[in-house]
This record gives sequence, C-alpha cells and structure tokens, in this order.
Amino acid sequence: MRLDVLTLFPDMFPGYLGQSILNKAIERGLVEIHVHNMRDWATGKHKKIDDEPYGGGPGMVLMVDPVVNCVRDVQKMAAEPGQVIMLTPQGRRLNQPFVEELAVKPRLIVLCGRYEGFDQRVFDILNPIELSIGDYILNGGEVASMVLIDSLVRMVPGVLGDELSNWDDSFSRGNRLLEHPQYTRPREFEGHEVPEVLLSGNHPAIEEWRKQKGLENTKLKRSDLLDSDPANE
Ligand code: 6GU
Repeated sequence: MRLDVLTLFPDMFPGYLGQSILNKAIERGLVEIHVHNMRDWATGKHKKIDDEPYGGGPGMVLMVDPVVNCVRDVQKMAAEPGQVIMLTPQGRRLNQPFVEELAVKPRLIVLCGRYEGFDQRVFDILNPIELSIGDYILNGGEVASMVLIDSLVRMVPGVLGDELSNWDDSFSRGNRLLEHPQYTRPREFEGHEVPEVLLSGNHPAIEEWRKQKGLENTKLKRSDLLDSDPANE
C-alpha cells in the first residue's frame, strides 16, 4: 500500500512514522509513505497557500490552485492515481469496517486540512472521501491522518507478527465485543491475584472465561455496541 500525505506541516510526521510498528512496516517495504508539503505548490514571492474568505469572516481558507495542483502532481508520481481522502471534522466518522475497506486499496492520497478549511472548489474538483475521526475539533487534519495511517497499516498483511490478532480485534468485521482482561506476571501484586482459571491449563475453560469477560466488559463499558449496527455509524 502506498500513502501520500499532503500537509502544511510535514515535520510533524517523521517522529511518528519512525517508531515501532509503522517504522518496521516501512522498513520492510510493506507500506510506502510519502509526505508532501502543499506549500511547495504555492506560487508567487510569498508562497501563499491561504487567503481571506470571500464575503468576509474570521480565519483563512486554503486556496484551490496550490492544493489541486499538488494533488494532481502527487497522483502522477505513481502509476495508480489513488483515492483522495480529505480529513475534516465534516467528514464521515471513521470506524473499523471503513478502515478495513480502505486498507485493501493500493494507494491513498491523504489531504490534511487547516484553518477554516479548503476552498469549496477543492471538493468540487477532486471529489474526495471526507473523513473525520470523531465529534470534536482538532487544529488540523495531521493528527487525524496519523490515526488513519495507524489503523490502516496494521491491517496490511505481514505488518503484525500474529496474522490473526488484527482481524480478531474489537470492532473488526462485525466483532462488536470488547476484549477480555489480560494478566501477566507476577501472580499476585498487593493482594490482587490473577484469576485461577488462567493458571489452570484448561484451554476450553479459559476460552469460555474470556468470552464471558469480553461480554461483561462490553455491557459495562460500551453497552451501545450490543444494540447498534455498525452500518449506521
Ligand atoms: Cl479529520 N480534522 C479536524 N480538524 N478536526 C477533526 C477531525 C479532522 N476529526 C475530528 N476532528
């Protein structure tokens, strides 16, 4: 999978992309991530990328020409033009089924918004999928794009050591249950003990316990998951 991130703040990315699972996936060639500075497509002496809104009002609007030119040029950098994704609080809320839909695409062009957003003609011309990561406002799409990238990369075959663990997670493919509690050594800490069943070696009993605890966890913390349909989210 190839991801191209278009941002005004490319320096936000190397730290995050350089660590842990993301770093390993990139090093092993399982994903290719390119970060582009949209300002490089701005013209004129001041490399202006945003301007005041027509009709007045607060804030600045990202200009149509540098943004559209940037997307077009970046699309030409590989044979597959890729699906354009725009990160904006106005978008469809990201969830695991949609992550899994996007994860099978060969290439995504990820546009990070800033300020009061993009000139409407960016939408009209590029027709992007608009995505939000939740009902709150961030200062820009960069952190949201990292959330998207993180959720996508772990679905790419080979990225996680244990091939089952990603598709088995909570929220995956119709799995609407939270995980069961986990324990590791020591067996006792300040009087808090590991449940006996986990030490029993009785694997059917352990499976049953885990199923039960997952269900209890869900009822307790996210009962909404039990009576909602992911298709409506
Ligand atoms: Cl994608 N962008 C911004 N600016 N705020 C958000 C968001 C995105 N998703 C939730 N809040």
